[in-house]
Amino acid sequence: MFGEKELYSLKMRAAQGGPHEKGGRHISGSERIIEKNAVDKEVLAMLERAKYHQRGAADFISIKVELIKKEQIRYRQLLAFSQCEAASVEAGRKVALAELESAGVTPLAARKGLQAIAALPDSMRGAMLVNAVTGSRMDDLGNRGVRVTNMDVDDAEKFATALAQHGLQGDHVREALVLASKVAGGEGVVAELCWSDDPLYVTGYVGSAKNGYRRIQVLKKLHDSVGGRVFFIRPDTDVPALIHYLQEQVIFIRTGESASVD
Ligand code: PML
Repeated sequence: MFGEKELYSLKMRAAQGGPHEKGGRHISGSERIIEKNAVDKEVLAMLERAKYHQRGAADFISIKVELIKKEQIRYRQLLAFSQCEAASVEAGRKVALAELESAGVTPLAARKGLQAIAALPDSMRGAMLVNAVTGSRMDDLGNRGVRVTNMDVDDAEKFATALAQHGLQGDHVREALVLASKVAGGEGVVAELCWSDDPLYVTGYVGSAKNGYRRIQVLKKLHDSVGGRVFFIRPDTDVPALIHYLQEQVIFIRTGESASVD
């Protein structure tokens, strides 16, 4: 658990062909909230990760380090984790549609959301907000999308142990579970669909407060470097408030069994 020690937010983003805001191609991104004495080591780890990514060599890397004020922090519960069976892209996408429907997304919106990721010319840095009933886009952030930041787990050791118990390791699943838990706790969010843009990583998930984190082994072809995220939201969602929560609100994900949402 975090005590009274100072906490810092670390955010890394890397691109090729210049900064993202000047049209650079997104290569990778990562973030942590950690104690002061771990900052130097984590900055170096992020730099290494940005330099050598499967999506290509970055020529722009930004690493931002900011002090977090205790009063900024809110909590959400870690989503329950489970696996879905799927041996091919077709099977995985069928499972994803069924999972989205089970979480409360209409069949039309589920199909349109899945198609919106599949049809991307290249990966977006952020996510698309999509109406969970009609499937139409609800944010106006274009190719940038909504970038979910300012989150980490409240107890990194306990989280690592829990992941290891499920046989899970690596940055992809660790970061995805934290992000999905923050997203599912957003006002108006019905479900999330995601698969990775790392060409060697074909796994994705459907996340929701209702059904938890439903991991789907295969959602795209190997060597495909296009992936992304769609957040399906209720039609009456206060979109600016949700975007503020996703991008700005500092959230710690509680890893304990009986933890509650603030
Ligand atoms: C990403 O690379 O940003 C998405 C990762 C999805 C991870 C899915 C999993 O392994 O559970």
